[in-house]
Amino acid sequence: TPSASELRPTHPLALAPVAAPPASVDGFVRRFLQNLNFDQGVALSTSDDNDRYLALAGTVRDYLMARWLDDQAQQSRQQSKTVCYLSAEYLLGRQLDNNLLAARLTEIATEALAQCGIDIDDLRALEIEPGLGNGGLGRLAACFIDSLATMSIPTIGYGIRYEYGIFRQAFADGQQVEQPDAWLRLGSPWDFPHPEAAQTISFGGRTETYDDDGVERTRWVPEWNVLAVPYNMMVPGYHNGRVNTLRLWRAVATNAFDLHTFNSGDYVASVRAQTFAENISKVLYPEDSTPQGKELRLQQQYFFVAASIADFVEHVLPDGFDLTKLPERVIFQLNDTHPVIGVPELMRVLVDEKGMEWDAAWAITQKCFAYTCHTLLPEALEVWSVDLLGRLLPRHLEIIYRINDAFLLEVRERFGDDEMLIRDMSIIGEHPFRSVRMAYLATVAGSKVNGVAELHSQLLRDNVLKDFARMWPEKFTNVTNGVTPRRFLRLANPELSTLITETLGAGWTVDLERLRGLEAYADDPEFRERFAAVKAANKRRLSRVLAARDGTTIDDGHLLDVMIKRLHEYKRQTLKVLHIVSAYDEIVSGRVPVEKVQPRTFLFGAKAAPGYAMAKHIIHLINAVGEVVNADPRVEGRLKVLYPSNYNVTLAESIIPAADLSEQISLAGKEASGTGNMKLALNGALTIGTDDGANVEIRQLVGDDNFFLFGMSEPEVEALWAEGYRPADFYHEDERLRRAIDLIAAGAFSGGDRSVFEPLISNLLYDDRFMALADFGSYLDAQERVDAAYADQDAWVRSAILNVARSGFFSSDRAMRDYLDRIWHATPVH
Ligand code: F58
Repeated sequence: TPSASELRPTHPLALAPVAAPPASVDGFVRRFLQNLNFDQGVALSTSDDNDRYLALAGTVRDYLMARWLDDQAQQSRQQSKTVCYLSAEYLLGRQLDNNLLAARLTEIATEALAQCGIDIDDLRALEIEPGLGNGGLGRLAACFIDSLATMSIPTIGYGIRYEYGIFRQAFADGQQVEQPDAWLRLGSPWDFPHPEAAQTISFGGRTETYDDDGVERTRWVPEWNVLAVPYNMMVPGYHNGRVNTLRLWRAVATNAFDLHTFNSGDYVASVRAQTFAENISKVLYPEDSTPQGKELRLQQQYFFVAASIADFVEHVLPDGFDLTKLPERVIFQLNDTHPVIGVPELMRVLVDEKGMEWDAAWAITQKCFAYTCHTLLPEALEVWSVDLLGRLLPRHLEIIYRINDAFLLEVRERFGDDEMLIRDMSIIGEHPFRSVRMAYLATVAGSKVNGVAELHSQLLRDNVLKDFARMWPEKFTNVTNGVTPRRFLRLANPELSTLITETLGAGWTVDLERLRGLEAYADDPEFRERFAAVKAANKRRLSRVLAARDGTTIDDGHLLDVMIKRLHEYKRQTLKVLHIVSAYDEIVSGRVPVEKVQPRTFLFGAKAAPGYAMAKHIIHLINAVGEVVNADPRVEGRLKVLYPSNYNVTLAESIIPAADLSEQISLAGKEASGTGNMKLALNGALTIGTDDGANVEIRQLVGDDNFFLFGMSEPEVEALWAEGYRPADFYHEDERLRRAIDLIAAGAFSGGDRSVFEPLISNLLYDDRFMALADFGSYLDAQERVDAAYADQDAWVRSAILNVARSGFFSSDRAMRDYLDRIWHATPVH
């Protein structure tokens, strides 16, 4: 075997640092053509758009490569702390524009391609966004890694490289159908596989004790394993030369090809094992309504977390690193409970593999994790049955039991032998089946626990985790979410960005509080006019996008009323539909003269979980109402309902800059934060919203005059529940509500068929868990205030400007500073 020194390269070029191509149009053209010829294997004259897109992506990558390699090398040399963000989801959106912007290449690339006879817009349109997330939680992770790179914080985002991301949504007869999202089918120019850095991840089997030089120890004897192969993606900071890494794991079978079985002719059996293993990273959150689905999901969680911890310990830390110093070098941030199995995994590594004492290992583990909770709905708090967990990860279950024993002792010491309390706080729940409560495990293990908006963090302390907050008040903190201004203002809204830069200078992109400077222009007629022109242009741009994909348009002069978010009962898309039906009914029944109606386009974007029946009824209803309203000449030019299918990050980037009104109408106390609300306010939409999640902070910042508040407050919601909520009472008492519901129930939107929306109607009348009927009256009043406000365009534009000016707080850069100060205590490395 050659020695290391023999392997060391001697050619001078091999020793020189990697250099970026010259940052000039010529340099770009040369590298682009090189990539087209040598990587895609085509000549410019014979290349198609996909070849060109791949070569363009490759060229952008080449510019970022030198910094990326440097920053990776630095990661193990440096003494400072790395933020390891553990998230099962990253809803990234398209990469090309973001990376061009970060590397200051947008103009150069546009000109270079033009010189090759290519319109860069044609290539932009080809990119399939990596939809490796469901919604807010996944998108938040993507915003956070963008900000961390921009702030030069050493970070590794760890996650899963799903072969299929969030499903593609189509509508058939107004109903959602799901199609697989084969996002990798045209190649994946933004990631690099590293099979040499693969980790073996084990499952199943049993544990055994053994004698280790007189000390009794435990080890895990697993039954099967898979390979976790990392795929690295670049996460470039904005204009700062930093390139962090997003490392996504793909599952590959270890003994994929069983030659013996294959030779014996059983080809099917030989690939079965492979299929089984590779299913782990096959799809984003497969259905978890079946036991098989649940198991797969736990496999996914352990798979990516175990691979990430091993990767950090073995590959990122320098050889021989003293693991007692681990908390000085890393913080593992748990993005919700999905990665919480990392807690017993780190304990297993430290105790079983590294031979550390339990107490020492626990002290380290507690300092290395922090936990972010993203929900308030009890049914969304993840639990794993002890049966399943014990079967899949027997050693981890033992470790969890031991953590729980020690923890419950601490509870007893602190609060006495209160058996009720012990039962309530135990990491192991007994009903309806014996299970591990992952949020509790995260809370016990984490150095900090945070909610994602002030109200949410308060409710965590007061309700969901109240006993824990009593025990460890100092553990609990808040970090209000944020969104990246690069993607959601600079890139999505180029015209507003130009206006802001011309008015305030360029610094706002990394210092969003500077938008405050716009307040001074809110009363400036010339600025207002330009601002209004930008909004109008954005609406026309959206209209062109919708025309091209669905053949629908947005009429001039319409107020664009936008509700874009996952479909969920607590978010109350139904309340929005009831408003539309009511407005429609008012006109067609002649109670409101049509010419008095402020023209509005209602735009929805929402996917429903494939197994969520009620959410699918709601989608059907929105489409059914849209079809009737849009075809009725009596409301033509006044009311229009648009529901483009397959709402995703790319579509959001066209909708948000065009919106006038942002619908944030969840039942108070149910939406943890919301982030779409921030993006819309930042782009000059006024919010109509309840006092929920981050709406509370948006309203405080933009001011009551520039926000349409309605609905019960969280304490009022609690009070109404306590007194016994009867939705039918509201139906009987409110004539407008009764008419709207009766219209749907009578089949006005289902060709006279009363059965179609019956489940939805009876759910509203007799259950209505999210109290849409109770808030209906107040919502309609608020919508009347919206119409009146919109009629005074000058005042409306003023309010819109103030929304932009006062939304700087909602930058994810600020959120990252808060995490750094309150939780991570990591510092930039320049
Ligand atoms: C969302 N959660 C919250 N979960 O609902 C939203 O209020 C908040 O702004 C956002 O997180 C970021 O903090 C969320 O998106 C999920 O997508 C779950 C993923 C796992 C399956 C169930 C949904």
